[in-house]
Amino acid sequence: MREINVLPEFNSGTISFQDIPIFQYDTSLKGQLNKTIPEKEAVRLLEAMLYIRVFEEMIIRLKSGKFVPAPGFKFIGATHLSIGQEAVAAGTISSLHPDDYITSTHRGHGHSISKVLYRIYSMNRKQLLSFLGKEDKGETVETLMKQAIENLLFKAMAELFGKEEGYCSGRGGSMHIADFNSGHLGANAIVGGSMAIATGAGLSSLLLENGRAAVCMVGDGAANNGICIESMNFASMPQFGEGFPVIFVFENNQYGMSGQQEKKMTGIKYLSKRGAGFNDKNMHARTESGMHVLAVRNATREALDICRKGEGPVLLEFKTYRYAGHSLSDRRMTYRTAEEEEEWLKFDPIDLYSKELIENNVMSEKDIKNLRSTIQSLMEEVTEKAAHATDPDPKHITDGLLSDTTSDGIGDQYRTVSFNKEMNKFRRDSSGRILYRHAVIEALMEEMARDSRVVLYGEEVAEYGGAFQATVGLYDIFGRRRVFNTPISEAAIVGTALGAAMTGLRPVAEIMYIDFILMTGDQLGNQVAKTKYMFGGKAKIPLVIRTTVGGGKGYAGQHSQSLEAFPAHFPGLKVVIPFTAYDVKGLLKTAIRDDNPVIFIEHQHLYIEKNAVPEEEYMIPFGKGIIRREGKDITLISYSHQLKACIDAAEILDKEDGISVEIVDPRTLVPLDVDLIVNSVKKTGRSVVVVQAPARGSFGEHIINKVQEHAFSSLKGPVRLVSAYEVPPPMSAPLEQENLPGAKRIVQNIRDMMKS
Ligand SMILES: Cc1ncc(C[n+]2csc(CCOP(=O)(O)OP(=O)(O)O)c2C)c(N)n1
Ligand SMILES: [Mg+2]
Repeated sequence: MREINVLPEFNSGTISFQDIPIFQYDTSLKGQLNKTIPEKEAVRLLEAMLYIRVFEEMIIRLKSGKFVPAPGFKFIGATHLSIGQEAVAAGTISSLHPDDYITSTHRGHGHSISKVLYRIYSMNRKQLLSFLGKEDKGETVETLMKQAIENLLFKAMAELFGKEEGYCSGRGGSMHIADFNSGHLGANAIVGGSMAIATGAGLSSLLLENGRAAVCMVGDGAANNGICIESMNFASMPQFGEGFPVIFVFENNQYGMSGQQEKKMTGIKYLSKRGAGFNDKNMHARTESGMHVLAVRNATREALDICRKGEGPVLLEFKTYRYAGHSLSDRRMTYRTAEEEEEWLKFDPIDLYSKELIENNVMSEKDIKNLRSTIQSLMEEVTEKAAHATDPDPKHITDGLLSDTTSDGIGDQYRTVSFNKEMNKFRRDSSGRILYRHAVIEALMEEMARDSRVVLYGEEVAEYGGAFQATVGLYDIFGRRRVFNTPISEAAIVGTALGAAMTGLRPVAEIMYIDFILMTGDQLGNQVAKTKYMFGGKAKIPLVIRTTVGGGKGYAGQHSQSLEAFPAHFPGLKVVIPFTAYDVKGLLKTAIRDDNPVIFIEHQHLYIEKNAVPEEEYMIPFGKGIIRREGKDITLISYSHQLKACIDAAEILDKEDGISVEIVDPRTLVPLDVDLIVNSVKKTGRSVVVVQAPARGSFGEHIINKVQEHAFSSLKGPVRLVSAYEVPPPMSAPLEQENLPGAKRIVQNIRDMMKS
């Protein structure tokens, strides 16, 4: 079903870009007070900036030992101060609705404090009581609000101290604070790491039509990272309208760690220029002062209007300056001058804005002094309380890694109600068999019908039906908002799927070949895998990443690897690797209903294999392997397409040598059915593991470790690993066939083993 033709056009001309506005917003309060900004809000902007500054000044006092909140207290961990940049945090976040999302950075205290603070400011009495978890004792809203703010500062400080009461139960610390209840999807210590997460949150807002925007706070350094470019492009995809409701905020404090943006790291003076490459509206980009809180506020308010009208994304660059070093140990005078610092100090956002408040008779100098000293006393109180809070119990080190929930039992509330085309099961042959790839499609079809939050996306998955035809027909049934093609941006595919999964969708994302999963290294290993645990165990991440393994087709080094050990390495990911059509259907349905990230590895050679697949619904639980062949002399453990060679080998050994091989297929690598493996080895006393990958660092080595750990005393000899050579997969047929561990090599190894 084609909708838009791409026709040849070769008319000569030039491309011109629209102007990108710089520094155009009114930075003074005069014309705005009680017009666009009520007095109460005007005061709160100063309050917000002061909370951030005093919080960070406290960190300096703690680090230097000038404030000792508890006997023997030692301040540890990596901490980055945003003193000088407070107007960016307060100005952007004060403009948001409490339901809007933010993502933040390693320098994110200001963002974290502001997001919760402005949620508190929006609360009525009932909401404040519920936030504080207390009964109504007749206290005024003002008193409750003060208590809520105290609670916010305490939880933030407690997180810096690694305490159980902290925002992330001490699992994240300063660089990884999140508060999902307040729409804060997490600070990120990977520079640029949150760009795709925010884009995914924008995607879910767009598809769920809930009117929320996502604001992605990143630094100037992050603007040069690949994920930044991928995300801005992804968010600008016009296939659902103009693009996603995402505001990318480049908080340009002039430096990375020490690398200077202007004239050294990037060839452009204004990073807002980067908006010109992704859509014909320059992403509505603009550069404003990040030292003038009202300019930041006005720019954000306009950006939000653009997003809410469906005309996002927007790129905002705020020019600002960090007064402190990059981190607490930074000797900043090695890369910048006192003269430069002095010039920027003249634009201190708190001083500039205080002057506005005084000049417009909103606050007096004395009021501001009192406010600061009240906040300072409060900060000392919460810091002492945080230092005396609970240390996490090492017994609970693994708590919060995985969720034990699924979407089973959701009933009909999310059922898909309109279909573009009738949904039909695949016709079974006389033995009830269908192709493996049709079983994949059936699983997706059933789950997408059952739960409208399930969306399928990746490269070529829509009209074309996937590179291996394993999604054919789904686009016709469910339409573009449920099944869509993405740019060739693997990192963004995975990162957006994470953001979308955190905000209400249940994405199934496809990475065409597992070889390309290396493009997603950060998003998969640092973001998807860690988001639940690092942020205190609270996130639900109902996300499936489907990918494929090939090999044996002459596709060589970059399209033939078996990289299942890569995702299996990261705690927080489940890894599933089905062998039959029956398994692929039952396991994929389980994966889609799981509330954890699942890496689902299909095999290109298995797509055209047939197996019996019942028409009635069934599911296969994770962590339950299967005995593919009963035997008594040796246990062979393998999975996916490699099992075919194992079965062939077992038949040869049975016929020619009278050796009885038991074959165990774990079906899921994480969790691994260790019991099934170990019980089989205990029975046979011998074990061989077969993998398609090179041995070093393979998942086979992990299986062997488990066998030796639990069945050592039953072993009659060493466990062997039959694997590929330690080379990249070669192209030439004889070389590739030699590389793959076929039946012959398995037979030779087992014969050898049986001699000892
Ligand atoms: C991907 C990645 N590369 C490098 C680092 C080390 N690092 C931490 S912060 C930082 C500078 C980041 O600069 P910018 O994005 O401008 O943010 P700022 O620190 O100025 O707030 C660097 C290089 C990192 N954390 N992540
Ligand atoms: Mg910077």
